[in-house]
Amino acid sequence: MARRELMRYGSAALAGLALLRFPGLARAFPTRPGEEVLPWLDQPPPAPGAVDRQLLRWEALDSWLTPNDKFFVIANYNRPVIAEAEWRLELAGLVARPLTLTLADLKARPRHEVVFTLECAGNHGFPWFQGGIGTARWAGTPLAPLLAEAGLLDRGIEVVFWGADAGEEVRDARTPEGIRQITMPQHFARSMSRVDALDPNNLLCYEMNGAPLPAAHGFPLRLIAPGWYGVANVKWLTRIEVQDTRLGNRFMARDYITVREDVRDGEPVWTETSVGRARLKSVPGKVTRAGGQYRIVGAGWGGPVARVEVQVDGGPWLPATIDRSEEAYFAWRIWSLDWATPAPGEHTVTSRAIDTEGHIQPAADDPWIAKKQTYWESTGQVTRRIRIP
Ligand SMILES: Nc1nc2c(c(=O)[nH]1)N[C@H]1C(S)=C(S)[C@@H](COP(=O)(O)O)O[C@H]1N2
Ligand SMILES: [Mo]
Repeated sequence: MARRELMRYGSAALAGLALLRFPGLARAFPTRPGEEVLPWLDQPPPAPGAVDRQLLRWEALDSWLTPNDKFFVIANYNRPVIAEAEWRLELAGLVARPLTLTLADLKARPRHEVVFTLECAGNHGFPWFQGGIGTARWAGTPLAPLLAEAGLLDRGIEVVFWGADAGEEVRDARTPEGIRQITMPQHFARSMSRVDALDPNNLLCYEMNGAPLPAAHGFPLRLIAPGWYGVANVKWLTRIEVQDTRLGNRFMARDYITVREDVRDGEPVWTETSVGRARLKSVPGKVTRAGGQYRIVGAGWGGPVARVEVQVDGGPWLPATIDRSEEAYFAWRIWSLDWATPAPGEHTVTSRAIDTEGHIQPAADDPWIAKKQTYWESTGQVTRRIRIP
C-alpha cells in the first residue's frame, strides 16, 4: 500500500494499520559499528526544580523504541503509587449500564498493541525542555467497545478521563459581592468529545514495551490516545465519566492553551485553543562519526511523515533517508543523512518534516510559530550547532 494513500493522521479508519510494519525493507537503526557521537555545542541548560523528568538525551538516541527506564515523565500533581488490589476503573455518568472493572477484567478483554510516539505539548517550549518525547509499544484493551457496552446515552457528548493524582487549584469565583478566590482540591482530568473518545485507536493501556505499566507512567491503567499530545494520555486512570457539558477544568480550558496572533482575511485574529492532536515536527538528534565519515541522525513525528529534509549552514534542503526497518503509523520516523566530509569548524544543522499531504514543518520565524505567544506546540524547525574537529 502506498503510504501517500493513507488517510489523515488520526483517522479512525487506520486502526488496523497501527501495527503495520515493513519487514521487506529491513535496514538497521542508522548506527554504524565503532561510531562515536559528537556532542552538540548548544546543550540544553539544566531543568529547573529537583524533579527528575528523565528527558530524552538526543545524542543517546540509538533505538526506535524508548526503554521504559529512559522514558520521560510528566506529572502535573503528585505521582501516586497504586496497589492493584485496591484499584478499580469506574465507567459512569450518562451511560445505560455503569461498569466497575478490575485490572483482571480489563486484561481478559481483547488485547491490542500500538507503537506510538508520545510528545509533551510543551516540548521545545523552553530551552531546557527538548527531550519530552519517547516511543513505546503500548498494549491494552480498546476503549470504544467498552463505551458501547456501557451504552452511551444520546445526550452524552463529553467523555472525561480522571486520574488518581490530585493537587490544589485556585480560581476567581464571580459572586454578587465581587470576585472571590476559591481554593479547591482537584484531580487531573482531560476530556474528549464523544466522537474522539470512540476512535478505535484509543486504548485502556496496562502494558508498556512488554512490561506492566510502570508506576511513573500510570500504573495500573492509562489512556493511550494515538495521534494526540501527551496531555490527553491520562495516567493513573480511575474514572471515565460521560457528561452533557464540555469539561472546563485547568487541563482543558486554562492550562495547555495555545495563544496565537493569526490573520484572517488580512485582519489580525487572536486565538486560544486547547492542546489536542499532535502536530508535524522533526529534530536533528545527533551527529555521528565512523572512520572519518559523518552522519546526521534524527526523528520526525506528529503526523504521517512522508519526507524529512536537512539543511546545513543555511544551504539547500537535502533529502534524508527514512529508516524503514521498523515502522508504525503513530511512531516517529528515524531518519539519517550522510554528511561525508564536512569542513572542520562550526556548523548549523536544521531539519524539517513534510507530511503525506505536502505540509511542511514551519520555520522558526514562520508567523505561525513566531506569533505564538505561549510555549505549547512549539513545532518550529529546530537548529542545532556542532563543531567538526
Ligand atoms: N493523571 C495524569 N495523567 C497525565 C499527566 C498528569 O499530570 N496526570 N500528565 C500528562 C502529560 S502533560 C504528559 S506529557 C504525559 C506524559 O506521559 P509520561 O509521563 O508517561 O511520559 O502524561 C499525561 N498524563
Ligand atoms: Mo505534557
